[in-house]
Amino acid sequence: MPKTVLTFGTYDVFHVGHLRLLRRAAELGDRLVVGVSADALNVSKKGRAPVFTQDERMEIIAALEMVDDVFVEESLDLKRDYLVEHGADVLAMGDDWEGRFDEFSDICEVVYFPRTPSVSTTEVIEHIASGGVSP
Ligand code: C2G
Repeated sequence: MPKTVLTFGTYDVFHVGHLRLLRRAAELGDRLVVGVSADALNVSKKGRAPVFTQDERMEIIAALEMVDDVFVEESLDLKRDYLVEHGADVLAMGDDWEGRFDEFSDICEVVYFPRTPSVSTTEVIEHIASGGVSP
């Protein structure tokens, strides 16, 4: 049986921190499935729409060589359903979520990776908005 790894994320303004997280996640198994958060979910939970739409974000993620399947994460409360539906053996997330998904360790292995330091979508947006002036 192939080992399936699942990870969730927004992946807005795709950057090297995202790439490294997906690479590490893929190395944990044979198949990597990515739940990309819906635009509506970002508006309701973070109070702002992503720069790129969910279709654009999904198109980028699906094109990556280490990604086998993508789906839209419509609700933060459906994680268990998504894990079961996609047959996840492992749930992999960055350690900004450390401990937050331990409740799913009854149905899969839960792994947290260290975030890549000094890069985030928010900082990229702020950098561009400032006209590229370093802080
Ligand atoms: N990441 C990372 N290093 C960074 C930035 C992000 O390792 N410098 C990781 C995050 O820890 C996450 C993934 O990249 O595992 C995607 O990051 P985001 O797009 O910021 O995802 P997020 O909005 O945290 O996910 O159910 C969770 C939601 O989908 C939200």
